[in-house]
Amino acid sequence: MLTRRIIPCMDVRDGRVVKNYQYFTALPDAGDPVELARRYNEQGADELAYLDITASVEGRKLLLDLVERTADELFIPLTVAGGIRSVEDMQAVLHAGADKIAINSSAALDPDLIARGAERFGSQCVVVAIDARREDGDWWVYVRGGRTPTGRRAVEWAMEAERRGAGELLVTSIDRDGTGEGYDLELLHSICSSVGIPVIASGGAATPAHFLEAVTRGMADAVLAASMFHYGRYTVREAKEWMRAHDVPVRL
Ligand code: 0VR
Repeated sequence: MLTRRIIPCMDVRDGRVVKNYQYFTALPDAGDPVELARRYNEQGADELAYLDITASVEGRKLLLDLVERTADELFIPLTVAGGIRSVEDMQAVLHAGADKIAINSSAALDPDLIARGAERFGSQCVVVAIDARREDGDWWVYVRGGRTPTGRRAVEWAMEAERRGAGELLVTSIDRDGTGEGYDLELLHSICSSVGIPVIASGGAATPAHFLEAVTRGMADAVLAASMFHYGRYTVREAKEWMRAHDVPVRL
């Protein structure tokens, strides 16, 4: 089994962390994503992800500044998402220092954007994020923060995203997101069985056992979490030590 990656995710607005990360409140500036990124890196995070939920142009500039500051200091891969709608948006984020961009709504609404990004920057820079909701025994792709149905089946869209040049998929279960109930393992298994590119599990993690089941029963290559680290129930290192004790290869 290849080494499995743990990826903490931070929601960012106007260059600041949106949620008050309880675990890190003791830090000099717990609202600064770079401060949290530094701590996650020290704990052994394999990668980091920023999800920018800023709407304004001003917020965009703050995000690019944040990416630059992060890239200057940390050398683990950084994925940036949120409002990336064009190759120009990708260029700005990658030029600021991100290693990968993730596209969600814009990919589902303009699938050719995947290929345009892959042709320009390489597939390894292009992550397609898929938000899926379980309905009538199948999973359906939603966009715009899980509010707008696309009528696409999640497994079919995952396969199409791969065909169009995605280098990696980030699969979020809308039903599990933020619940702490664990990942949607059947969704992960269905998608991981249907594509040949890496899949990052997202949505619902609360314990290292959830990470274990995601990479075993779910067949995921990596696990992303926000709330679990947000509430500080476990550090990344504790999660990795637990996974290693359960025979999952991790970088420690
Ligand atoms: P919890 O671990 O349950 O808090 O949820 C983590 C994760 O599912 C959410 O933060 C989700 O909105 C992350 N989404 C996206 C993304 C993360 C990185 C890149 C893109 C996206 O487009 O949804």
